[in-house]
Amino acid sequence: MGNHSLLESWIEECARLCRPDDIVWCDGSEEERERLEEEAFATGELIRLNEEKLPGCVYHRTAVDDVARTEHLTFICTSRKEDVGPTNNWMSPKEGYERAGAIFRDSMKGRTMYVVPFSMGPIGSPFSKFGVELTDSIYVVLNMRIMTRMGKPVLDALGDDGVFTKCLHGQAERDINRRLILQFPEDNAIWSVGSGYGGNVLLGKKCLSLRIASYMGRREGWIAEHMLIVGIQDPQGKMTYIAGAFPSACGKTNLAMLVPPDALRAKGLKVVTIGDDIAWIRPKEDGRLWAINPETGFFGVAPGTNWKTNHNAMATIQRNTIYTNVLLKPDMTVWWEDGDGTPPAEGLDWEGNYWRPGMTDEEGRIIPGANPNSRFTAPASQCPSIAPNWEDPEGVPISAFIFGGRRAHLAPLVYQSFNWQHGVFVGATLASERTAAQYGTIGEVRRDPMAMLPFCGYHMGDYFSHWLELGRKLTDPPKIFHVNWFRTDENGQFVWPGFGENLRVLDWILRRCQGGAGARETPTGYVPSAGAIDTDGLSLPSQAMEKLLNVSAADWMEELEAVEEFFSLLGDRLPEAMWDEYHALRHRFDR
Ligand code: OXD
Ligand code: MN
Repeated sequence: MGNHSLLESWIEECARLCRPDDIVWCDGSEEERERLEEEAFATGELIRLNEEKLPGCVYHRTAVDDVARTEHLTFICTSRKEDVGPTNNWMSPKEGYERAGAIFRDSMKGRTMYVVPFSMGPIGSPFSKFGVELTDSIYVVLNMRIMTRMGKPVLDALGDDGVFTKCLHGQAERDINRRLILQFPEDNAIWSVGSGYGGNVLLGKKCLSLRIASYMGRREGWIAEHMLIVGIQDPQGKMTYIAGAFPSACGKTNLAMLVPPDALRAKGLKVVTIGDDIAWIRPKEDGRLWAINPETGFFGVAPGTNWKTNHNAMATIQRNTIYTNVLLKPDMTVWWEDGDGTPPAEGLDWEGNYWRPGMTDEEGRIIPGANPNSRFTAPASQCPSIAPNWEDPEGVPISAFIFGGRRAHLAPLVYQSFNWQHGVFVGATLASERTAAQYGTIGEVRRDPMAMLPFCGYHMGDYFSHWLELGRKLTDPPKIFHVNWFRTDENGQFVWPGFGENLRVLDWILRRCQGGAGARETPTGYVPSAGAIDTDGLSLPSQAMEKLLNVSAADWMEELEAVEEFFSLLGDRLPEAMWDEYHALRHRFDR
């Protein structure tokens, strides 16, 4: 279909390996969507949902052992092991191509290989990068339609010699023992085989937009971050943009689509969404950082999403949405735990089995209707809070970065770093406590620097150096903050109400950026002074604010031990400046 000889020869090479019966080039048209959906309905790959209640929506189940990103099967394949560092899995490119090649070999016999040209970022934007995904999954094509700009316009823009990331995906047997997710940053290539789960197979997302892009960004002088982007309009009508990194299970999508509490809305505060997961960020001539959301859709976690927790997400997913691994109701609508309304009397669970509320397995555990990591894929354009300029090819200027973790005791509700270098330290030491929804021991602290632990395509020490270097180029760098919505009291109850009320914290951040909010200095950074957070219309128990903003030396001493352990792991690639910040923090507590 194209005139791009490198593209053509790469497709031929992949076809020789995988031996599909057909090769179909995707143009991104509506007619193509309808045709692919019909095919997938016929084979059972997709189920059509209730056209009246959920127009344009479809349902899909993945294999039972293929419901989340498989980090232990994800590798960065570079010629030198030391370039990926101790926080990534490494394989040599030779071994990667051989091992994955053996699984890909002949795996598309009897199937069609779809060619999906896509752009991360608006076509023509200085931020954007092209990719082409070859896949034997209609589910993947339909998801890529929502999550990226794809089809003919991208092929046209690629012309006959445009640069693109070579993305090969094959479902093979969808066997966890024959599954590999490989990034080859030196070849600008991704190979994913043996999975059908979104994070492993929508190769424009985590694989390209974070792992490969972070590697590209280091060479080209920009950063690819696991960050949401929101705009906050103050009562004077001025819009300020904030980008935020949070490890999973910290409410990133909710924050990206925040609905202001009545009291703040009445004062004229407004929130708009630019993106909920990934930000590509570049310095510009004005000495500031500018960012785009390279995606065009949301691939969000369903359980916990309801009209109260995330009104805008609920409004977004009422049409043209792909639901994966949720509960299917008899009226062909969907449900999930902590969703809306009472649980349905019966349905088919995410594994396709008959389900009633309260059913238990042999060990007496409640069987959930939806998988805890069940998902919706929905177009960003349908989100009521989407910013009018969310597709601006020039991006938006970032005034503040926020790093957030789930910490029951340690971190105050919010604090501001003293400067850029200290801010990089705050991001580099980001950590979160595990919840029941995650694998591992509940409460265990997982260090997740800048929420990039599973996504940084090169050595984490070099990544911190890159951040430091970037900061030196800026005359007007974003201010850097840390937030923690999850402090608990002596009874284990959350002290801060969270959700829409988090805007009160963003509002303080906004006013700090404009130089107008009160703060007091603590060893960890600036925290809001008494009364500086607007609590109008919020009834907090007495002393709650003091509890939320308290900085305990004993807790921080314990934290510093863990930070030291993590920093030591990074060896001599950890920039000296991070140790300087470590010692300075220790010293501030000793004073
Ligand atoms: C995601 C993730 O799915 O971070 O966005 O795992
Ligand atoms: Mn994410």
